[in-house]
Amino acid sequence: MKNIVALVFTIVLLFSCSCQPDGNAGSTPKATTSTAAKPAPKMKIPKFDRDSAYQFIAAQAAFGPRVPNTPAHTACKNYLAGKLADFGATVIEQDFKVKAYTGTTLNATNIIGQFNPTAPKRIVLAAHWDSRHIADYDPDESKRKEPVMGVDDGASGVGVLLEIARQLGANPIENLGIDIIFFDAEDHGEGGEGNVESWGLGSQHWSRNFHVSGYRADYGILLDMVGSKNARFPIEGTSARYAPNIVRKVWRLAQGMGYGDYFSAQNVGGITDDHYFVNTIARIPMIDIINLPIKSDKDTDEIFVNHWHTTHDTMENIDKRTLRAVGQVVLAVVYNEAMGRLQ
Ligand code: AHN
Ligand code: ZN
Repeated sequence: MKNIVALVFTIVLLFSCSCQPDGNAGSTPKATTSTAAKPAPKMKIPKFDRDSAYQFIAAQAAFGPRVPNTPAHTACKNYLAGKLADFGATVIEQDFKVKAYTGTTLNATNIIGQFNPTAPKRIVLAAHWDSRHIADYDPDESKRKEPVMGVDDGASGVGVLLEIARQLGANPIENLGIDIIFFDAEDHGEGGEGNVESWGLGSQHWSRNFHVSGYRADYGILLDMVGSKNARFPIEGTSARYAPNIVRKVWRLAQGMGYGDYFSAQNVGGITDDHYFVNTIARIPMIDIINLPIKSDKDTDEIFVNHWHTTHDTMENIDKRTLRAVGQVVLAVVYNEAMGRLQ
């Protein structure tokens, strides 16, 4: 019954905006009374192009592992900043130096692409763009000191957001600002029982040093590992704790759009990801859309996908249907929000 209500709700949402051409050509002008509020702008929700997102992921993978202090990392940074600029964003590269748990000082950069930079109502869309320095969960012990390709873990979220940036450039929104943030140095943390603060160094830096002073956003959506076949995005504990209303509206919309197999209503334990720092330091409510599959392999208590932090996190795991599910849901959130159609 709840599903039917959600489905009807979303069908109304989707069709009420996609059938209305801009300018209302051919329709009778509607009478408006002088007391009526300014009507919300009418916009079509663009179609998320999964092939385009896939290409953006392949382009990142082609640089090799994007580990801070390597040429591949610098080359990928320039690629990402260039793409955001091509799509019409105002781009800020927030450079910073930070000491990793290993003792190495990382030269890192958060990449921010602003759409409608002056709009007071804003949403953050984020993913991390660095890849992990070590494959410490590789099944082959001899490979555990190699860096990871970080295709699902990193590049997938960035690829989906680049496609969303492309759509924002081609289909401008009104009354809403979007900040796409590619956090650096998320994945240079200490494994095992290591310190939580050794992870998410870019999001910690940004949360203490916004790219514009006095910055505020209504809420944020983090994408992490959004590319795998049969991905499952349950309600993750840190999101549920700090941003329950955002979880509710995103999952309700996703389930109504027919993506309930991906956007599972299951609640799972909280994890430390970039959203933890944005929630606790910046105090901007941020959810994490992250693949936490049901593990059939009971020998491990690891909650992440099997290729997580291994040398097998490569393009082979990417399924375009998963990219589209996530991308279309996030686009629907953004455009419905801009039209004032989400509570
Ligand atoms: C920890 O393992 C502490 N956090 C997981 C966050 C993460 C790493 N996401 C992708 N890579
Ligand atoms: Zn990782």
